[in-house]
Amino acid sequence: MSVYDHSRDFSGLPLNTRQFPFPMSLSLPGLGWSPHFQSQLSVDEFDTLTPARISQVHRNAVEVITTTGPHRIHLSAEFLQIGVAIGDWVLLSPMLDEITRLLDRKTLLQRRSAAENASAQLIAANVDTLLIVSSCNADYNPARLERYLALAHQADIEPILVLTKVDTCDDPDAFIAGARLDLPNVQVVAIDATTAAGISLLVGFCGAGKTLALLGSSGVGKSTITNALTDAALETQGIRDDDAKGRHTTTARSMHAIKTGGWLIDTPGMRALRLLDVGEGVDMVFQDVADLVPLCKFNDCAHETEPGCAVQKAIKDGTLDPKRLARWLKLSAEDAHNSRDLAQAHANARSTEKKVGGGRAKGKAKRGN
Ligand SMILES: Nc1nc2c(ncn2[C@@H]2O[C@H](COP(=O)(O)OP(=O)(O)O)[C@@H](O)[C@H]2O)c(=O)[nH]1
Ligand SMILES: [Mg+2]
Ligand SMILES: [Zn+2]
Repeated sequence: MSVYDHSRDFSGLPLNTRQFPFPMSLSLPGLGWSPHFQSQLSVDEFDTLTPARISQVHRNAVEVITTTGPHRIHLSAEFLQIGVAIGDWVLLSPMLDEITRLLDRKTLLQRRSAAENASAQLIAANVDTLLIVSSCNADYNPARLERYLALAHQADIEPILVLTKVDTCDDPDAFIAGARLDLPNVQVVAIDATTAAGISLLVGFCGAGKTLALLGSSGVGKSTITNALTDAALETQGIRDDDAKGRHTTTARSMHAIKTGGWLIDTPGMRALRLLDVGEGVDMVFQDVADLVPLCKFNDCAHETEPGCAVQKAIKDGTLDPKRLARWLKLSAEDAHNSRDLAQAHANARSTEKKVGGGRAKGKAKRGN
């Protein structure tokens, strides 16, 4: 029996929607399955194992969704060490009681963890579109949005800038035009998230099998958007859900079915986003600046006072906003710093493992961590 037969066998069954608040016709493609994942299965796996998508990650267990419904699966030491993320595809054993394999991800959102060891922290896997949310008021901060954009570009995820609270803005057109100048190369959607008309402008980014994630500061409307697009009933006005004092009122990330098809992952607590290895993503956000760099006279130009600097020339000519250059320099430096720390942490871990014994280090390298 193939995995596709498997989904067909069950898709017509009436489901208890109280226990199973997911769309009635759950197919693998509807869950986000695609040839990218299908091609990773051997014939044997295809016949005996069940693909499942992780919809919530707990300390020692995950919630998954298969075409037959949700399951809770204990995480073995192996998968605790590998690390799984919300949105991941895994294969379940024939008894549906354990994970046998983590499938290669299409995309992965990660950040530098707050811990001292500079490790990477997984945010979400297999996201297609990142809705970067900001309001049209004091929250609007291009430097912060550029960090989110760099993260999306680096992960090969389509970013959409969603400007909420247009209804509270004195001159929305001027505000939106300003945002487009600050953040070129990104699609901007400006909405009042509290109205059906506003939400309808987001529906075009959803669709069967597509996975969206929301990123943005507290209070910008993420829960409002999630509740409107899905059957979730998240608390809104949770302005303390990710502040520095750690008063988390929002629960763990979860994956919600979008009423018009697709999935939405909410990512609370993402305000202090620390970048990790996003150099290429940063250059994509600042493509206009990055394109100037090869034109500088010196290879190691710092774009400050060097003669023949194409970047400084663009500022003199008025074609580059000096504030934009300052943000690019700051973000590039931060990414380089974090990435160096991570490389150092890995090197330290390797030398410790060598002292303890080579076996573990070898196993780790094989899995590509
Ligand atoms: N006027 C207006 N209020 C909004 C809009 N979007 C969200 N809100 C309100 O802003 C507050 C915070 O929204 P919430 O969804 O909790 O933000 P979150 O912290 O990002 O999840 C709530 O009172 C929402 O009703 C909008 O587009 N216009
Ligand atoms: Mg919220
Ligand atoms: Zn230069």
